[in-house]
Amino acid sequence: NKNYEMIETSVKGQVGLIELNRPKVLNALNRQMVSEVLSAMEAYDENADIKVIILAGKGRAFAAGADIDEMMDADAVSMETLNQFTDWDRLAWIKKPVIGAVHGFALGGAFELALCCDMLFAAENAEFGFPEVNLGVMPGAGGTQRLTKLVGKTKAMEWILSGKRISAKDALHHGIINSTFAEEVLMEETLKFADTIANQAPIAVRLIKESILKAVDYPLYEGMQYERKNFYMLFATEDQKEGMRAFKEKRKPDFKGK
Ligand code: CO8
Repeated sequence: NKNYEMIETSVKGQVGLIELNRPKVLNALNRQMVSEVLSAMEAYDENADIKVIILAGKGRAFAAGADIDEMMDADAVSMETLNQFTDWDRLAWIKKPVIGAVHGFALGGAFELALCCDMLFAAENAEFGFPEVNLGVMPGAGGTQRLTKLVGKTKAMEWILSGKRISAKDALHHGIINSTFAEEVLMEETLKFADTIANQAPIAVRLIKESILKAVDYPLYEGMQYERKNFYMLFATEDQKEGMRAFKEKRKPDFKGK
């Protein structure tokens, strides 16, 4: 879509790529950029030819956080009425897997955006962190909640209170990211992984993502009930019949997303 000003989109086979594109300010996230990211994700989500979404940054960083120029003169009432986080809330409704490919900085709001991804692949030079405390504020797009649920209270307190950066190695150690790669091959490797998912049965992929996300918020029993309904539902798909028939016939399944 040529109407985007803050992002670039491109299709690689069955994968829809979104790249943050304000490299001069290290892709600082302004409201327009976040809104464009969501529009692009929703368009990919509705496009049956796209199976997986990758989010990355152009230039030398994923992104250095929310646009400080846009925030500095904000006041609480204007922020409440502007209600910018409705765009962020739309992220939760994206049904296809979203993989973040992070190189360089992923700070503040950009770390929050990364934490909204279903999986994160990072370059060895990636640096994550919540520097908000240095600016007299705090994370506002889920940082205190998502990081704490992911790594527990101990490290979340340390990192968010100090604003200290987290190296790719530490992020990997604490389960924040899935893998690290040399920067030169990050996109290639991320696309390779995305392709693996893109060739799975799409409805199964969709319901797996949905069920795993429920595990984060639901108590175990409720989560299990949710999982069970999704499991049953897959037996209404042609792909379930095809997948199991292909196994018996010792051939590769030909999934149709139905
Ligand atoms: N906002 C606006 N401009 C930025 C930002 C930013 N977050 N980050 C970098 N820039 C600009 C710089 O001002 C600079 O512009 P110029 O060339 O005109 O001076 C250009 O990008 C390049 O940056 P540097 O020269 O500073 O590059 P360095 O390599 O020396 O340093 C750093 C890189 C360490 C990343 C440094 O730029 C930095 O500290 N940036 C700010 C990081 C930060 O504090 N981020 C958190 C912002 S607060 C936040 O994210 C709150 C989230 C709340 C909700 C989310 C809503 C969207």
